[in-house]
Amino acid sequence: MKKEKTYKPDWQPKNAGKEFAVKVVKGKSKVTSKKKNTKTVTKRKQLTVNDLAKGVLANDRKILAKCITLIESNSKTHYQKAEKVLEKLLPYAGNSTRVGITGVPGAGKSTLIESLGLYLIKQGHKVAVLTVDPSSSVSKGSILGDKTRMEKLSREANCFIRPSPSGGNLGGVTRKTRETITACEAAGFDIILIETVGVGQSEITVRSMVDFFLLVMIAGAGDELQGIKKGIVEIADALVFNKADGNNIQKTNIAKNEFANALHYLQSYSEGWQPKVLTASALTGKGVKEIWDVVEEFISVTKNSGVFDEQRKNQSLQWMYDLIEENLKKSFYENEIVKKELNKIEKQIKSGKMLPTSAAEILLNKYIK
Ligand SMILES: Nc1nc2c(ncn2[C@@H]2O[C@H](COP(=O)(O)OP(=O)(O)OP(=O)(O)O)[C@@H](O)[C@H]2O)c(=O)[nH]1
Ligand SMILES: [Mg+2]
Repeated sequence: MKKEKTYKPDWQPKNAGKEFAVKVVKGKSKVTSKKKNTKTVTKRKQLTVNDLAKGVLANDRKILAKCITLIESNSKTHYQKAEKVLEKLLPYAGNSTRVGITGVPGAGKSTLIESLGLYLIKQGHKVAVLTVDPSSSVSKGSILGDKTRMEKLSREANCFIRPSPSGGNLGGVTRKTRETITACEAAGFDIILIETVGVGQSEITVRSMVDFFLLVMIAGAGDELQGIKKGIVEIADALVFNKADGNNIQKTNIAKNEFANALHYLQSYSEGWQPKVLTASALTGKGVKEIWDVVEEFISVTKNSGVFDEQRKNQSLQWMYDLIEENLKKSFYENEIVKKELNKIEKQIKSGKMLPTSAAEILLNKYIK
């Protein structure tokens, strides 16, 4: 050990006892270096692409969550890193049953997911729950609600719940949700449940990512008609009238029968499959097993007929086209010349000095050049 350099102070109190520091270790530089060390230790370790991929494949939840954060990030470097991780994960993805769940606000989607999720975990499945909520960038309210509504499920070791990402500039909710599905599958989740809020476009988006689409309804004045008007019934593989409990049982059964009759006149979305109508109570759990029986029947029928594979292949193509569209749009609006010109051209259109058709052509030509 090095001998410490010491020096004696010029002055000390007369009554100074033994405890008075007469020797002062000259060690300022040492203290600073110690600080530096603590800094490097506390600084968060940056996970490499390999660390992330390995962690996800080993079903490390924390790493899966980190990976999804990268996917959802609007920073270009994060996004690019996520793409590299996904490339490694893709060969391990695809082995799951993907179910989309939609319905008017308050129909009981989250409660049903909790009930269904708990049932599936008991059957030995690993369940990932994602939400697609186009309004979430504006209000985070429903997300908080969902977390508390799925409280029991979120405590399960074999469940992973991820609230909705917001859009942002690096691809919208579509890209982020598809990539999150991939990451969850690679992490070993064999059932992916995706809740979407009934606002129209989001259902169509989610339909293009899932194998099975479930519409949750509630019996009551005109509610069931809403689904028909919006064309959601047409893309559903099953309808469930929820809240079939207490005084509501009879009303729900009537609604179910009416709907089952009406469905015969509709063309089904998935070839060779006649959509089913069910009743359930997410609160008591009654009818929840039956919902999953229908999903399993659907998977078995469509796998045998080849419709399942065909749909997955088409969805992969759709994924590519969506990405091309998203990226082209982004690249166009981020183009410096377009940015400069857009403002001027907008004004000219508004004042009637330019036709929208010529404006679009001018801007596109400037972009291409
Ligand atoms: N009686 C009864 N109430 C239910 C049932 N399922 C859900 N609820 C209640 O209905 C309300 C809304 O349930 P949620 O699960 O949050 O509905 P949601 O469709 O997810 O709603 P949003 O996410 O806001 O669109 C809650 O108060 C639930 O307790 C059910 O089966 N029976
Ligand atoms: Mg909900």
